[in-house]
Amino acid sequence: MEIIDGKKISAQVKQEIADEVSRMANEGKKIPHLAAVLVGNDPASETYVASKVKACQAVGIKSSELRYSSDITEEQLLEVIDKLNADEDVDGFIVQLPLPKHISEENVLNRISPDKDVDGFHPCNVGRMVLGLPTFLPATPAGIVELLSRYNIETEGKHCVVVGRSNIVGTPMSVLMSRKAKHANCTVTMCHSRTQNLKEITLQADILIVAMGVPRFIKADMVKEGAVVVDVGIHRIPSDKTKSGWQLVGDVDFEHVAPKCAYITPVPGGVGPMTIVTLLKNTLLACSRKHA
Ligand code: BQF
Repeated sequence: MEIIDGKKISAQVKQEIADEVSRMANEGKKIPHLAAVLVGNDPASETYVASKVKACQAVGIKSSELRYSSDITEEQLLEVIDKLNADEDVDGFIVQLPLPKHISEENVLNRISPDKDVDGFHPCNVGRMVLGLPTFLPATPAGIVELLSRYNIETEGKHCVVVGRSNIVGTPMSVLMSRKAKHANCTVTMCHSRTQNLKEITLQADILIVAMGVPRFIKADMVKEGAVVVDVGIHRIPSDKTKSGWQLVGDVDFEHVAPKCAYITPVPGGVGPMTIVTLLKNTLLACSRKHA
């Protein structure tokens, strides 16, 4: 069993991005600029935005954080987006999800200019991804493909089972793994909350990608010997094993599943850091595209 070290790989990719940014600067090109919009003060969202800003700083990408109170109206938020769309200096921006209940995520995502949509959530970019056209790939699925490829994990012809069908992870993940591309070419099965005999299907997975949002749901008896397991879940649960009184766990019961795997991603330090790295890559792409 080998642990897939997302932290290590993300550090390598960040170094490559930093080299590219400094090359751009030396050639007198514009420094890429990412803006992040944060609405409200959900602690997890605060952490995610802080990690993104910190990662930008580490690679020399300019960043701005725009914070608004959770009582901002949808109309006001749409105005913020219009301003960012029009801001010549901003190459790409994200609106941190989830948004407060009174704001339609759909309306917000539709308003982001597809050219600045570095999360790849605009319907235009989702469509381009499905068609295999160049676009901003969604951060978590693209980060997972990058991770598998950097570990030289064979995917061609393998049975990849994706558990979860969210717009952000499950759905794009199944699309990317089934593409006719070097680090894809899988036979993909997508499972979700209405799937019957889930265990029968997960047991067939050569590559099992879990994004269902239930802490430690995938148990050892649901995983084939020698499988590659990718855990997208991230949950903060109470623990008596840590000083802080809580710990992070994924959707996979790591302790019992890991011994059966050829490869497995840990939580934290697996998929999460790669999500951030894709965002940086997309920002670089947004900038070089605009100034090509
Ligand atoms: C790590 C996210 C659920 C809902 C909205 C590194 C991140 C997480 C973990 C991170 C996530 C999850 C992000 C680790 C961004 C991934 O070391 O394991 C980084 O910052 N993520 C998000 O922006 O919105 C979410 C999960």
